[in-house]
Amino acid sequence: MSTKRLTVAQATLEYLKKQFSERDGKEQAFFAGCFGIFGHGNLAGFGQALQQTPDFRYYLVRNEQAAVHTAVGYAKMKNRLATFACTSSIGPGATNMITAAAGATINRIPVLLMPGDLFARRQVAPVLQQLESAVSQDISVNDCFKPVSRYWDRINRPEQLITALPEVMRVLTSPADAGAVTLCIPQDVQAEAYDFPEEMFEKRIWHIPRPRPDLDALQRAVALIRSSRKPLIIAGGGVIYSEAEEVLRELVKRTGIPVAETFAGKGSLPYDDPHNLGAAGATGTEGANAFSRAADLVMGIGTRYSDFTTASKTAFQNKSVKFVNINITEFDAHKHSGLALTGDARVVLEELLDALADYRVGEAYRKKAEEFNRSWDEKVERAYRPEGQELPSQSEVLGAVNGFMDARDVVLCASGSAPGDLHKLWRTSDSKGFHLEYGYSCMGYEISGGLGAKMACPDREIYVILGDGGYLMMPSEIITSLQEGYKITIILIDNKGFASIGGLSKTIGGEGFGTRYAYRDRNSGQLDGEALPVDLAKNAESLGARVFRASDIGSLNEALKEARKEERTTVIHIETVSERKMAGYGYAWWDVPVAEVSRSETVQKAREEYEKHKKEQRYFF
Ligand SMILES: Cc1ncc(C[n+]2csc(CCOP(=O)(O)OP(=O)(O)O)c2C)c(N)n1
Ligand SMILES: [Mg+2]
Repeated sequence: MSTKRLTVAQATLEYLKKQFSERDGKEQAFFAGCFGIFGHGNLAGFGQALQQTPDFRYYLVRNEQAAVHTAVGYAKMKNRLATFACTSSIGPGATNMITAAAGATINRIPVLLMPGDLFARRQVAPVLQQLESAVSQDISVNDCFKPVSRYWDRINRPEQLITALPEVMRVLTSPADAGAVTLCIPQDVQAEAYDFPEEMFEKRIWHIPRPRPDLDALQRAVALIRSSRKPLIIAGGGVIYSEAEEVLRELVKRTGIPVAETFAGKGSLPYDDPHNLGAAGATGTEGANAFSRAADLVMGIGTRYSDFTTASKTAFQNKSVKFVNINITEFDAHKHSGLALTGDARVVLEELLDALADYRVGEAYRKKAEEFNRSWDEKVERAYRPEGQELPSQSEVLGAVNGFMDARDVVLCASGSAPGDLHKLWRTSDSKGFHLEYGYSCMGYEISGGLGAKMACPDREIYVILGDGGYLMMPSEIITSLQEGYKITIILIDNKGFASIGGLSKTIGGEGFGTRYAYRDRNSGQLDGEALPVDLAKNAESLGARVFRASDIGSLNEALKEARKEERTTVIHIETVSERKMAGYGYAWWDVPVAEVSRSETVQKAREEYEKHKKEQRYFF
């Protein structure tokens, strides 16, 4: 056996750079490189290895959590067919990645984490930043990655790499299992040399399968669909990851089945397709909610059925509603006691297209969906229309941005009140043009995820919609975007606090407690003093971004034009009112428990309202 003498870190990179993915005949390198921050836990290992492997490019980031978000933003745009590796030191550098790792796993997006780990040799313990345990010497902070990883391993001897790396790749490239994969490598082991078999470093192509459904299950599903009178499709992220948009469009055109979209699935159909009811669930449109309520058959395609999609299990009220779930992940396909069509969305829909060739919903039903599609767009128009108030509302800002952007440009968002508004209002014409991280809704994803999206699609303009709270959580990657020459445009919507949580607080009777940026008042003892003198535009400027301060919709439009010409990352700062122009629609509800007892009358009232909604919650058998 011919061998190659390499350190563990060098061997890992040599292996990773030879891994490719292939789907539908299109092949690409699975890793676009490595994000990271060095410390004593990875400097001599991965630091040294990256330095001598320039064809596996190293990108210095400012925060390890951001590194993982950036990888996720990239992988999401690439429909999970490529991603990044992330290297960190031990201790805090490693644990900084846990938050974003959870986000990756929840959203089923592949990313490889390589946190440094304690000396395998142990002699020097406790090393700086070591979590000591009195009950075991085999525990480090990296064990905290276990519940948020789809695969977790620790390499204590060099030869363990030979069997660990193929498992890493199997999980990362699995459409059903993808998520965060954590490979912990002790700091001494990273630098240790070993004679690795040459064969390990040959090019390997991971063919991404498109599994077909079980034929009996398909027959049963077809029978169920044929017997339904009010079918509804819930299109989730799986439609887009599987590139099933066209076959979905064809299926709904032929059958007339209307479609409601989740956050990850928005854009599955263009917004003006007459079958598109728009946003489903708690942040749903009037039409999607009305159709969900009455549906006798719900076809979930590539959806996890999050509480936002099901309006906390109140959306589907037809007593005999049944579910047919098309999902690559068996776990999701079985949700709501559904008939599981476990398989790839695109090929399952292709099968259904043939099997349902002579099936069509009633004309009145189809027409009703078409009317909702049209009437909703009129509501969007109204919400988008500037009213010339002293400060614009958020939906007016979104209207200006939506109107300005080209069809292939990308809007990207994750947290705050903007995701709900975007879900309801955004006119999406390109399925990759609506990028919401709303599985984990992690404040801080926005700028770093935006950078990842731009790295994946340099030919598209990326518009990051960001609140003041999200900005303060993680503005750091503006610097990384400048360093690498990837331009993103950040629309910084400043309402001086957490408008979303403030609004939510009002629904539970809490009157916005603890959600505004204000000095502590000496008399009240609460955070209701004068406004804090924070200038976020200045902050962005100091990081090197080009900054525009818009004061109304007119100057926002001017700034958008100027920003488009700019080559570096740009921040458009605009103040808005915190109140929503558009409230919940139809039966939209989200279960956020209200205190059962309280001295406050507003809380008592909110509890009454809460109990009414709760009665509508269902189990499905
Ligand atoms: C890391 C993280 N912490 C807390 C939350 C809970 N949370 C959701 S939205 C929000 C406030 C966001 O404020 P901002 O970005 O200003 O948006 P706005 O609500 O004002 O629209 C908070 C605290 C979260 N989603 N992520
Ligand atoms: Mg805010």
